[in-house]
Amino acid sequence: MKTEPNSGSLMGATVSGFELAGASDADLAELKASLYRHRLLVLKEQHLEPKEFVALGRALGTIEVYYEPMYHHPEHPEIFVSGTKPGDSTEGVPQTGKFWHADYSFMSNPFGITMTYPQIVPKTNRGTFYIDMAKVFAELPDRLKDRLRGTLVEHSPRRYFKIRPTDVYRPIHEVQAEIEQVTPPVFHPTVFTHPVTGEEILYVSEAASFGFVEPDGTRLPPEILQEVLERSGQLDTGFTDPHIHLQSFTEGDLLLWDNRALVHRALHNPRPEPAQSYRVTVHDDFPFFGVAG
Ligand code: 7UC
Ligand code: FE
Repeated sequence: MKTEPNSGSLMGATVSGFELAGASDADLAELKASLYRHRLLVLKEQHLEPKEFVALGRALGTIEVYYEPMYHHPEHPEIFVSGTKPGDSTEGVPQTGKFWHADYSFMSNPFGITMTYPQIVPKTNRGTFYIDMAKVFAELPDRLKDRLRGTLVEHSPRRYFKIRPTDVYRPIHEVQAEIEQVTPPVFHPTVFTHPVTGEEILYVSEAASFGFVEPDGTRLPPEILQEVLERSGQLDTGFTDPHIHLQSFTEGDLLLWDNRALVHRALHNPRPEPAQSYRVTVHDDFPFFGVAG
């Protein structure tokens, strides 16, 4: 197994020669160490059946099955399927994650590792954007750092929740009430210490964050969230902000990343070219939130 940092790029490393079938505990430990160090890994030449992809997830920790069944692979609910369009031969929910987010940040116990394994790779517009929120926090002016440490951030999926086939003809307020009931707003530490790297992570995304709250319940002005998002690069609609890394992929690539430190955004082809990707998400051996900053 060989791990090479992506030269000339903001983050990530390429791993060649990793084979789940022959992997020892030491290989898996090495893979995890590289994952936390480089944040984003591209495993080359992976040829895994769905059940082997699930086995890779189990080898890394405890799999979290997505809470909405419409995303599930028909035989393997552990796999979340993102695809082109309903009604196409390609299965899966279209246009998933087309907004800056960290996976499951709207849940009380998010998972540390996300893996995606493209199955049908489109010819153009392939890839995923990433921003390192440890770096973003480190670069904030001290006055903002001090303002944010010790506060909580409200997260909810309500802004980008996708209408399910079973929602057709339902009154929208009923669907909205259901979202609030199934996934009530959660309040996470705005800044927490990464349990492995020890860095302070700014846990904020354009998709899921709804503002900051002092421990006594006082809301911070909305302009502060706006400023933080702007500084992070998440509001740059042209994707040229220097914090943004575009990771492209090809057949056989399997991406895995640190879902604590990175926010990501899918790059989808607006044209109906077939595309499909499998995802498995994993709780690692550490509590998601280290110590709140
Ligand atoms: O349809 C989607 O884009 C699903 C997304 C909002 N959730 C991914 C997650 O794990 O948070
Ligand atoms: Fe995602």
